[in-house]
Amino acid sequence: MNAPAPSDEGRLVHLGIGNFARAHTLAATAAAGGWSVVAFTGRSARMADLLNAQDGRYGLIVRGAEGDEVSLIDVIDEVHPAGDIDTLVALLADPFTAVVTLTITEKGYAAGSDPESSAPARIALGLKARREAGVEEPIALVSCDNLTGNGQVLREAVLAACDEPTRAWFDEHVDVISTMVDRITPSADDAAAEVVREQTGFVDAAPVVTEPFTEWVIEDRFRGRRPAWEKAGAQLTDDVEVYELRKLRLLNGAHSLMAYAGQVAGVERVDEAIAHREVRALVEKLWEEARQTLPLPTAELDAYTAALEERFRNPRLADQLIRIAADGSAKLPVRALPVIAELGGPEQSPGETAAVASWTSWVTQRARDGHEIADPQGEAIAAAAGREEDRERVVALLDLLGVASDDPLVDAVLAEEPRLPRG
Ligand code: CS2
Repeated sequence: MNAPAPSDEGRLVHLGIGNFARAHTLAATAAAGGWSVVAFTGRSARMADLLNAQDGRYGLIVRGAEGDEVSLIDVIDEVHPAGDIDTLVALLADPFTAVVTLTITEKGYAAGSDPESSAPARIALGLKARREAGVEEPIALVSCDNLTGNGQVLREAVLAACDEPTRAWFDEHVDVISTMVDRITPSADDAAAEVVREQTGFVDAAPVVTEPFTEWVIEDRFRGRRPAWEKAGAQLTDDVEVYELRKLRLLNGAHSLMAYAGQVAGVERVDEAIAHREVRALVEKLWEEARQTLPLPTAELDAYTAALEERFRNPRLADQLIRIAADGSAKLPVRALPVIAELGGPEQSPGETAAVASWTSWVTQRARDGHEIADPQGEAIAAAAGREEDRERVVALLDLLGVASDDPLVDAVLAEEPRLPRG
């Protein structure tokens, strides 16, 4: 494999410009220097209008337990709505574009082959145009989403949408890179714009609030140009998977558990959930179980969970559980179910089982209260949650996570639901 080639300049195209990318990968790209960014929104085009109106600039509020530090990030040239496919295709066909980063969330990788609704399919069209334009320099597709082997998942999703000649051209010209990206980024609160204005004078319609902690581990196999992200503290390594698993199972797994168990117990924010005695005890259990599946030294795992606890306790971050509760049907199958399977079933993994039972309890309550469930399978979840008979309801809900009706998890979830702390 060739050595990485951080370069002074180039264009990076980002797909899925939400708060997370702006708090993390784009801030790191700004710190690397020299590169410009053209970004595309997720489903809502609103961010394009807001950011273009302020020339792509935004305030980044780093919110520690003690106070805020604000900086202005100026790395974005233009933002386009996701549906602006012709612009994306033209950008990918341009040799100056060397990197595409993605924060399209778990569900974005399962969106199929229609470019109207699927980012990987739009990339496939762009690669076809790049091939037809005769561009030889490899382009890197860099996944920054919470999936194990996210590069591999992305590669398969893009290849599935490529035509035959582009598929044959792919390996010579495209590097698909796995990364582990970590920075807890809540939805910005109403006062954020005022904080940016007070500290910098900049009038910001799209500020980002994030935590001080930041980590980016990137697979070290770019053949083409890339920003010198190590200047922003990124770590380039041969093996990303262990970092992905550590984060998914310890951070994201605990997040999902707190999101559902916390709300069932009557609290709204992560710092409240981790301070809730019974919810916290469930988190401890889940950590104990997840740790058994991670090939890392005890001291490293101890340090990691201790740091996580402090991050979750950040009293000023105000991370709402409802943010994390979204898309449970896409998250639990990568965060909780693999641990249950690896440990040999629900009896060996009561903490992970509680995460699943909290989800079934929470979606049931939400559906009965008439709230929409923010999830790619939201309607099917509401229908399943509406079943009168408990076993039928749990079987139908777990089916949406890919769990068979005769799986021992069905009984385990039925037994766990009434034991969950209730608010
Ligand atoms: C959260 C993540 O939304 C979620 O499910 O678990 O957004 C989490 O905050 C990030 O992965 C932290 O890096």
